This record gives sequence, structure tokens and C-alpha cells, in this order.
Amino acid sequence: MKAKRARASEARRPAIMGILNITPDSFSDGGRYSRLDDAITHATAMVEAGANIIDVGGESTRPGSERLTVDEELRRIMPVIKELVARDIAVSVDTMNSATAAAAADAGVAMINDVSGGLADREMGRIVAQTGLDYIISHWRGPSDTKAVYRDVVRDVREELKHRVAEMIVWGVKPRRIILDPGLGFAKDAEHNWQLLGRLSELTSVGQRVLVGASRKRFLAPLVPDDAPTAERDAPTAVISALAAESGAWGVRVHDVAATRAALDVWSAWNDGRRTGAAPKAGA
Ligand code: PMM
Repeated sequence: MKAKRARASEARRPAIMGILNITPDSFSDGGRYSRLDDAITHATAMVEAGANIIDVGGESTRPGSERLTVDEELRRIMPVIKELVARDIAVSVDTMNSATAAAAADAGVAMINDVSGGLADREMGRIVAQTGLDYIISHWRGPSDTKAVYRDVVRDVREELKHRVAEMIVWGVKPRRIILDPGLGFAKDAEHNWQLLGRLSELTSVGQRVLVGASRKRFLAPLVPDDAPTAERDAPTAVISALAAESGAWGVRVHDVAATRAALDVWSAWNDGRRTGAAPKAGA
């Protein structure tokens, strides 16, 4: 299997993962990129705007959506993955199916992004270990609309993710290949999501890289006008990207790459200012 690594982003600056959903019904961008050339144009634009890797998914995780067959999932995503890899663009595959992960790995993706953290398909650990690729384990108690009870959501998520890591290591996945994701919105309400963000350093301190996927999610709706289109949530998302960076996140998964890029530019400049410690000259 040939593997392409994500391009390293600038020092300490989080990687930007641009979202490319090839789905007729994804909650925020469903149906827009089901034509191959539209998908490639959008992915290329995200790379030009600063994305380090493009996350290609064919199955919607929207509440109430039906599971896809592997054949249908492959039919949707493989032409896009092949074309992006041919253009030397780093790609991750967003899938809960080990057969899809294996096919995408053969096609040259750099990363496997599994929102179920290996719980939806028990073969996933074996396949991930075989590919040797980076693997994103999201916290998952079931599909988005699952009602879950937490004692302390941050501690519970951290402990459950650690269990997933331990299981993946038994399968032979190298610890340095594992990236953790709190799984915002997956069996979590707004309060859970904000606790996970506000206490993100409790996850980053586990020692694995951490990815944050807040982009356009429903818990951001109260921050924008009523009935605003989901793209209105891009400004709050970009602020979350900068705050996630400050909490030590390795990466952020977003729809609006340019807005997050700008937010991370501000974060970098802010930190450079802190490090150099020089007060600007009067009038500068
Ligand atoms: N969220 C969605 C899909 N895939 N992958 C990761 N690693 N983390 C997430 O939070 C995540 C994901 C659902 O959102 P979308 O429909 O906007 O892609």
C-alpha cells in the first residue's frame, strides 16, 4: 500500500483538515459535491486556502440518517480520493467501515478517520494496523442522536478514548499513529460539547495528538441569528479553531478553511508576540 503523509503544517500551528462530504444529505453541505468535478474544485480551493489535508466522506452522520452499504460508499468516494491523490493532495478517509478504509489506503490516503473509533466495525483495528496509516479515534457512544448519560463528560470521554487506544495497540496500531477526537455532537448535547472544548487540555494532556471537529455543528446555532444558514456558523467555528490551538490541539476539521486559516494566523502572531516579548515602538 502506498502511503502519502499529510504535509507538515507550520511549527505548532494546528493542521487544518478541510471537509469534503460526498453525501446527498450531510447536515451542512449535503448534496453540493456529489459531482466529481465540483468535489475536486472545492477540495483544490480548500488546499489553496490553507488546508493541509482533505477529509473525504461518503456517509452522513446526521441524526436519523441510514447506514450506507460499503459498495455505495465506495462508489461515492473512490473517484474523488483517486483524483485528489493523483494531484498530490493529502487525503483522509472518513469512514466507519474497515473495507472502505482498506480500499482508500490502497488508493493512497494518508489517514483513516473513524467517527466510531473502531466500535462500528470490529475489523477496523486489524485493517488500520495493516495499513500503518494515521488513525483518528473519535469518542462514540452511538450515532449522533444517541442519548448518553455521562458522570463527567470530559473524564468519561478521556477514559473511554484511552480504552480505544489500548485496544488499537493490541491490534498492532502504533501509538504515534493515533489521533484522538472528542466527537463533538456524537451522543453529546451543547453543554457536553462546551465542557469538552473548555477543558480540552484534559484531552491534549493524554499525550496523543488531538483533533477538534466543531465546524458548523448544531450547538453553535444559538451564537448566530435564528434560521441563519449553517455557513453563518463559520465565524464561531474559526474562533474555536484558535482556542483549540491555544489548548494544544494538533488539528481542526472545518468547512471554511479560509476563516480558520485567518484565526490561526492571528493565534500564531499572538504567540510570536508573547515569545519575543518586545513592546511595539510608539506609533508602530
Ligand atoms: N464530525 C462529522 C463527521 N466526521 N470526523 C471527526 N474526526 N470528527 C468530527 O467531529 C466529525 C467527523 C460530522 O460533521 P459533518 O457532517 O460536518 O462532516
